[in-house]
Amino acid sequence: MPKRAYIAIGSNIEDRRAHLESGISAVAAFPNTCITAISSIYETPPIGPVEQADFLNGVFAVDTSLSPDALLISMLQTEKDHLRQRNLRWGPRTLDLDLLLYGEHIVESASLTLPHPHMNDRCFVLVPLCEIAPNQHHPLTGLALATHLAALDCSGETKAVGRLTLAPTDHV
Ligand code: A4P
Ligand code: MG
Repeated sequence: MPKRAYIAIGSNIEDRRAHLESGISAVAAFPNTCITAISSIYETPPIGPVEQADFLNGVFAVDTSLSPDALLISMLQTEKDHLRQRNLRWGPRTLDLDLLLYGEHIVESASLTLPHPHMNDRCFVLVPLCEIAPNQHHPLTGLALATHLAALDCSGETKAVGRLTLAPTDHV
C-alpha cells in the first residue's frame, strides 16, 4: 500500500529554478513513486549561521511504495547527481531534499529522523507545506500543520515567485 510523503526542496546556487525542476523530475522517476502535489516556489532569506545567497524553496507530495530508508537513499543520490557539495553544514547547495513526513511514521535512527526535526520552526518549510497539506496532522504533536504555521511569524520571510513546470513522466 503506497504511503503519502512530503519532501522539502531548496536551492541557493544558480540556476536555482532549474535545479528544483530537475530535482522533482528525478524524484518522479523513482520506482513506484508518483508526485501528487507541488507547492508554489518561494524566495526566502537564508536561515542559520552561514551568510549565503537567498534560497528558492518549495514542498511536494509523493505517493510511494519505497520504504522511508529507500526513499531517503534515493533522495541523497539525487542531491549527489546535482553535484551537491557537503563541505559546510547549512552551507550553499545546488539541491537540498529533506524528507518531512512519511505517513504517520516516527523514526529516530542514525540516518533518518521523522518527522523532520526542524519542520515546525521554519517558514520556508511550513508556508509551502501548508499550501498543499494544511489539514495534515503532525505525528508527534497531533496538531494540524496550519496550527503550527499560525504560531510562526512568516511575514516578509517568504515570497511566492511562481510555480514549477514538471514534464509528465511515465510511472510504473
Ligand atoms: N537526515 C536525517 N533525517 C533526515 C530527513 N528527515 N530528511 C540525515 C533528510 N535528511 C535526513 O543532511 C545531513 C543528513 O541528515 C543526511 O545525510 C541524512 O542522513 P545534509 O542534507 O547532508 O546536511 P544539511 O542539509 O547541510 O544539514 P541539515 O541539518 O539537513 O540542514 P537543513 O536543515 O537542510 O538546513 N534557509 C532557507 N531560507 N532555505 C533553506 O532551504 N536550508 C538550510 C539547510 C539552511 N538555511 C536555509 C535553508
Ligand atoms: Mg538536508
